[in-house]
Amino acid sequence: MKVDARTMEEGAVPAAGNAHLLGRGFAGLEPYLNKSRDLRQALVRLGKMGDKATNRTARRLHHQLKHAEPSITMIGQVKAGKTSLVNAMVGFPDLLPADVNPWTSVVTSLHLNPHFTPEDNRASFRFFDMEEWSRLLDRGGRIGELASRAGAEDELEKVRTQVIEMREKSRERLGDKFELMLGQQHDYGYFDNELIERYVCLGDDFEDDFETSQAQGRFADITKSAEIFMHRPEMPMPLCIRDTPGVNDTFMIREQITIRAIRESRICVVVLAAHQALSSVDMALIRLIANVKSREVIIAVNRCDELSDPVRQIPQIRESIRKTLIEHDGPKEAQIVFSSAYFATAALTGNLDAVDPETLEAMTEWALEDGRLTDPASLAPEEVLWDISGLPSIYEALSERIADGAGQDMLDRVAKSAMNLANGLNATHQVVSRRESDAALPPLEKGQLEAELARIESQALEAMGEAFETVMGEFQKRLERSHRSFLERATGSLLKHLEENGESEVWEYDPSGLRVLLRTAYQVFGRKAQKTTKDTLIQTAETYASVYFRVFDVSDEDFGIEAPTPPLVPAPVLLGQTIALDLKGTWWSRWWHKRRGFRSFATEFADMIKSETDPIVEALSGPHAEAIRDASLQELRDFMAEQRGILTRLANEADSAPGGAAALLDAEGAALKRAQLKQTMAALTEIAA
Ligand SMILES: Nc1nc2c(ncn2[C@@H]2O[C@H](COP(=O)(O)OP(=O)(O)OP(=O)(O)O)[C@@H](O)[C@H]2O)c(=O)[nH]1
Ligand SMILES: [Mg+2]
Repeated sequence: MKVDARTMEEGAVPAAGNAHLLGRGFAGLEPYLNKSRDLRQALVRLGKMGDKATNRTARRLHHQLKHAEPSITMIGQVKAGKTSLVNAMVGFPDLLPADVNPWTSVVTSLHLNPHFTPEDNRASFRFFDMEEWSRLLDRGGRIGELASRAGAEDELEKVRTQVIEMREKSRERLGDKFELMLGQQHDYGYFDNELIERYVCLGDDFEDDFETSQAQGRFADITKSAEIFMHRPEMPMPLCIRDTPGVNDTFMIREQITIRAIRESRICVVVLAAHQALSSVDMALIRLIANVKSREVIIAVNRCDELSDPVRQIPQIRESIRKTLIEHDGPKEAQIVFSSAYFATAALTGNLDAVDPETLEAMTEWALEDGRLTDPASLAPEEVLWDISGLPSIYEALSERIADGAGQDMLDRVAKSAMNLANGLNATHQVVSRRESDAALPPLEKGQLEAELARIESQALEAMGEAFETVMGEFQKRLERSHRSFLERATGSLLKHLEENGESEVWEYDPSGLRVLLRTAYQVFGRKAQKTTKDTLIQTAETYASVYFRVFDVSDEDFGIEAPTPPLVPAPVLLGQTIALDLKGTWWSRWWHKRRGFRSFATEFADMIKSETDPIVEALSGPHAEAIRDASLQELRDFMAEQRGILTRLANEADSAPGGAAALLDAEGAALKRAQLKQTMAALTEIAA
């Protein structure tokens, strides 16, 4: 729904005065940016060498590369300073409301783009749909399910009451339109604080004065996600930064939100508050990142300005986090960065007096020792503060990961498509020159080509489909086997405990064994899925190459078609979901003390754990596996569409010579063009690592 459209005007949030600081920390992106520039230049050259259709494809690839937008999801404990960090990272200190109501569950994605103009700034907000809303509220989310499983009726009742109260408030706030609005999207051609607050900020606690809540949180109750598109000339390339609500709250629905948000980005920044990092280990958080590769996790320990003695405490915090990650099977090698969103904000706004001199001194001492601050005398005061704040360090860590992760993948992908475009042109040259020099050749049969393409396409799709059916079948069997043996082992251990210790002593069982089994099964599946995809793609590329030889008589020895890279298999973040066995303490002892008799313990335990873990196993073998298969099939389809386009054009041109194609081959120009093409192809080979 188009609600409003206006460009930035009065009332719009100005970026902070010192937004130029944002440019610091991106040196690690240089190699990527250079290759990207070379590749784009090669595409421009290719576009000029070819016909209209080739030119269009080259432009499309150029655009894809220019606007490639790696994304980063920020997750973490409530109040660790995620939102404050995000605001500083994008150069708008008050853009997203910090200190929002703990009930808020909006994921906000900020799209930063140096190629946008300020007029391109816009925002859109999506609401939960009816089903999501009911699931969120009817059963009180996951916590409601867990409460009812534990037989904790009174607790469940408490949650329900809160939920009903919240729902009623939302209805009151939103009026009659309430149900109509679910599932909708609101788009705006601008953004400012007021607008964002209306959708993102639930306002004060819902028990507060109704009038003020209405003014602030008009739609926030039902907002699911916010997308903000922002002109950001300081960025060397487009980036998307996602802010998520904190994870340890009453409603475990947020856990599901976080899981989804992690899946949507390749890189995940875990924000911890410095003063909590030593004392409390958030197991739910560790479980969530345990399934992501170390290389794709960055841990930001924020609020370092609140430490009394950073020089001494920061190394301790680093040690302690490292130890926790090792002990609890987390991403052991994840880089740890220390930050202060508070310092960063002061630097951005130029409000240097906001920083307490003693704190500044302590932090400066640490920053010099750490090496993030060098030669402060040569820097402006806001630059010193900015470097100490750790924001450039966060961008450095991100730059490295983008350069060799998502960035390199993108280069590979585009370079391969460009290479095939060049291969097509190369073939055109050969075919056209042959037809001119050898008029005796029979004309190419277009009908024959069409049949050949259709045959290749249906065979390839069938081959990939069948291969996936086999691998997915194996995956499902393995998951079921692992699941069953875990249930048997756990129940066996329960019975043994009862025999040895009786019912009064509470027994606990660690579910990490199940996670390891399921993760291994997933990894094996992921590897097989990739291999299957790769094999089919290579096989198909070879078949296409043979079409060039057979149908067009392409004779170049070096001629070949590049198979695209199989899509990435996403991390199984879902495995981090909290299940009943993770809830030790009162939840568990309540469950325990409600049972009587061995038989009841054993069957009810098995039932409960099964109903807790069934959805995970089903999600892995169902939607997760299907998404991987579908991505592979899509890759194959895109590849085939690309080849169909090139080959059909080639046939048309060869047919219509000496028309369009010949123009490109006028005697003296031909040799030069071929030389240029060879050169471009060599450059492309270098870019695809
Ligand atoms: N001293 C200090 N305070 C900070 C820093 N970062 C954030 N805060 C404060 O901590 C509080 C919480 O900050 P937020 O940015 O809302 O934290 P969050 O992680 O987004 O919180 P939730 O979204 O509710 O989970 C606010 O009062 C911030 O002003 C920091 O680096 N130093
Ligand atoms: Mg926040």
